[in-house]
Amino acid sequence: MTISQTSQPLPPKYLQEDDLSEECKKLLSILPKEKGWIESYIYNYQGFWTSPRVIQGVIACQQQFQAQDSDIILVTTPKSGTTWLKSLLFSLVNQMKHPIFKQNHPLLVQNPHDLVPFLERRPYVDGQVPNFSSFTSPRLLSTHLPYASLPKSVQDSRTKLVYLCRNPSDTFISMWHFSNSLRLGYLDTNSIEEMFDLFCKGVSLHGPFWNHVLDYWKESIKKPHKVHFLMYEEIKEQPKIQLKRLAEFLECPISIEEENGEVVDEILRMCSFENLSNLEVNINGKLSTGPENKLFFRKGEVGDWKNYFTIEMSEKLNHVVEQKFQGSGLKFLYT
Ligand code: PAP
Repeated sequence: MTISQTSQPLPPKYLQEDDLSEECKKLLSILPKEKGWIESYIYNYQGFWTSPRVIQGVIACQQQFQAQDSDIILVTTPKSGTTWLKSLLFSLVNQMKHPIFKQNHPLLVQNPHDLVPFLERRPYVDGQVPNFSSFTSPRLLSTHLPYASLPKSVQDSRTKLVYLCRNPSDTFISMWHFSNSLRLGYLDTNSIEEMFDLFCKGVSLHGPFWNHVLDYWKESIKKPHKVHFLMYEEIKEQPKIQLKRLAEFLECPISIEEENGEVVDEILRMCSFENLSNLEVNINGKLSTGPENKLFFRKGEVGDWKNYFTIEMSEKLNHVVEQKFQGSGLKFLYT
């Protein structure tokens, strides 16, 4: 790893590669690799690009995770609003256990990532044995894995999948900022030009972006009762309608009707960017996996890409997106 300044403190765990298992190191030595977004290198495993430490978690969860029919798994392309949807799902699913109007709601004191763990990161990363005993049914979990790499029991069971993506331009900008923030002080930051070219080539976290989105899009058409497909921009545009649809899909049709929409309004307020980003835990706290909570709250807007893209960049990505999504019926919203 090329640490930019030798006098820096030890890098956080997510940047360390020395303590990976021998089996994982052996595997990495034969996998295709490219310049990394977060670590020095990103590797292609089972057709998608990801970090070395995550590969170890992917292998473990594919081998060990046993899905239950009642499970709910949030699947996202990285930087598509995972943190937001985790908070919305947590509020919806736990209405009985944690009523939204109660003062001690877990979302007020814990980051959504600590409440809804990524399968391939926390329970299974670093050879840990997962402890799901604290999870009441339905278990709420998350993943960035492409459809083909989900643990087999997830595909075979009646587990419900909520899928979230975001327009590729904002996804890219958010990913570039986030990964540079994780490198800051330990590795040189990556230029926007270099990472943009990699993104367009499909080399992005859990990318190619288009493969990830298209696979879940197709599954959501084939199996609408299993996969609920959402876009960040749609939730921004019609939060109440989208939340209601989500509740229907999950078969937990809240007290929406009962309380004249007060519950919906309060869930949306509690999970808003303004509210979550200003909580003490999200200003000064850290995730159990290392990163600072505040890195998950940057701007939370649609269309920030316009502040960064040149005309050439915009044309290039539009062209790639047009080609990749041609005939799929899928359209992204950019503003
Ligand atoms: P992850 O996939 O690594 O977990 P994720 O939560 O998807 O990250 O990405 C964070 C993005 O969601 C950030 O977008 P930005 O960089 O364009 O600003 C972040 O600001 C945005 N975000 C986080 N919380 C919310 C929220 N409550 N409402 C809307 N957007 C949010």
